Amino acid sequence: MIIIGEKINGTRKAVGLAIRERDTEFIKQLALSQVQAGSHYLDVNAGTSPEREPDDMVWLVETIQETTDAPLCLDSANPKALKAALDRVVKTPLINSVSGEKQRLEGVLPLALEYKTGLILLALDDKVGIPSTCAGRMEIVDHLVGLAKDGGLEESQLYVDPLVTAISTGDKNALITYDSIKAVATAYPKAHITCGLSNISFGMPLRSLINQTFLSMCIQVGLDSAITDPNDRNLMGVMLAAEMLMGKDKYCQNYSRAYRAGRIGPKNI
Ligand code: THG
Repeated sequence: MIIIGEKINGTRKAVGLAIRERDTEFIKQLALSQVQAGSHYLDVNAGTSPEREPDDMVWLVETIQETTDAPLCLDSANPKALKAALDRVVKTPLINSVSGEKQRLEGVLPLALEYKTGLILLALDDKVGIPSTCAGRMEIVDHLVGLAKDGGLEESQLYVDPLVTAISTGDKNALITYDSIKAVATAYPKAHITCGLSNISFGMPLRSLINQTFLSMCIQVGLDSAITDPNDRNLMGVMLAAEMLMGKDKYCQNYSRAYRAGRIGPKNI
């Protein structure tokens, strides 16, 4: 499972404040704790206005890279901010994200092709927004995968995000995600499939319980990456157990190692 740590996101109050105040230590601590908890990539979302975003992204990228060499997932729709960040990253990043929206196709896709980055593809466009059916989402995904491959990216550099919408706004919303994950896994076996897990539980009590259950169900149908909080020990436990039970953990090594390292299970005080 490729874990993209989500916590460096300026739309979160404390992070927004740290960005405004250039609180280096706060951001470094967030980066370090997510890497120690098992993140493979760190999502970087400045969440600020378009005028400030390039400077804020550069500051975030440089601050994070002073403390870890984990690759970054540049979470922005702003080509100027992305370009500034791309010129400073040490490791090949992911770009989060391109969609069927004209602005992103014209502004973001060319950057991914030029810098040969990994690329997250969102199943939405200007015409319909997020389609309510799996077929509608796949139509957009097919189009985006075609453009990315024609532009020179390998299928294995693509991370398809079928988009998770809250279960509180539609009682079949999780089912659409499962169908989409299955369809992507069948059509593009070398591509990765990721999603923002916690979207599922917006507006509901006991969110972590819902997120954990949803994660195990998504893993069963082929999810191999998640944008999530790696410091949620319970969620990480479910992730490792579900992967092991899907035959994706040789000799149960990952699960056992995480247990021995104290990363899952009850915390020893
Ligand atoms: N797909 C892709 N990228 C994404 C998303 C997605 N990037 C942004 C988002 N969704 C995933 N990232 C986060 C980051 C932080 C939080 C949730 C998702 C978070 N939320 C707190 C909560 O929900 O309770 C509230 C914020 C706070 O702490 O103030 O922390 O779907 N490709």
